[in-house]
Amino acid sequence: MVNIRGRWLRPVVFLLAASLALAGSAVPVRAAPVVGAVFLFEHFDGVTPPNAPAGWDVTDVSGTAGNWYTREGTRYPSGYPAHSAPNLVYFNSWSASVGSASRLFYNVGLDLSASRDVRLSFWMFHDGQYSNADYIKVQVSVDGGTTWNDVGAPFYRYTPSFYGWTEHQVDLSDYAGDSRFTNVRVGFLAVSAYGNDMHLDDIAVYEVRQAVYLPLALNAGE
Ligand SMILES: [Ca+2]
Ligand SMILES: [Ca+2]
Repeated sequence: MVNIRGRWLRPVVFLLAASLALAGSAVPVRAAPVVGAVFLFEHFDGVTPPNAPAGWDVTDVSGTAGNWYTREGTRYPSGYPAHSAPNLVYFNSWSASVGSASRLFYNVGLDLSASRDVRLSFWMFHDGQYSNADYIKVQVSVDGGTTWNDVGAPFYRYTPSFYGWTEHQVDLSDYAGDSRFTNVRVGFLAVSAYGNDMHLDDIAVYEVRQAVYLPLALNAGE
C-alpha cells in the first residue's frame, strides 16, 4: 500500500464534494486533473541515515567524490527540516569538486504501459547562499539502467534570497502508454558546482486523469 499521507486525497475529496454540490445545476462540470495510479512514492523516512531505502541505488557518472545520502534535515545549508520528517536525501555538492556527478535512481522498473499521462514530482530545497550552478536533472532509462535520457530542464539549487522547499514536476508521458514502457527506471543526476548540497524529499511517480465530468445520473430521481 502506497502511503500518500493524504496529500492527494484531500484535493480529490474536495473535487468530489464540489461536483456533488453542483449536481443540481444539471450543467456538466469539468473538474481539475486528479491523481490516478501511484507507481512510486518515496519519503525516505523508513531508514536509518545515511542508508538508502530498498530499491534505491547510486552510481558515479563523473569523478568519484559525488555521493547521495539520507539525513535528518539539511546539511549545507544546515538546520532546515526535511519536507516530510525526519529524513531527506541529499547530494554532497558542498564537498564534491566542480563537475562531480552522481545519479540517484530507483533500480526497480515501473510499468507505465497502461497509463497515458504520467508525471514525476519531487520536492527540492533551494537556497540563496552561493550562486554556484549546482543542478539536478531528471533522467529515465527504459533498458534496465544501461542508458539514461534527460527529461525536462535542469533544476538549479541556487535561488536568490530564498531558503525553502519547492515542488517540481516533470512530464513522463513520453515514457508511458505504450508496450515499450513496462520497465521504466527514474533517476536524478546531480552535478556539483561546489556550492551548497542539494536536498530532495517526497519523490512520486503517478498517473494524472484529466477531464472528470459530472455524471448526470446523479440527478436521477430528483
Ligand atoms: Ca561517489
Ligand atoms: Ca522525508
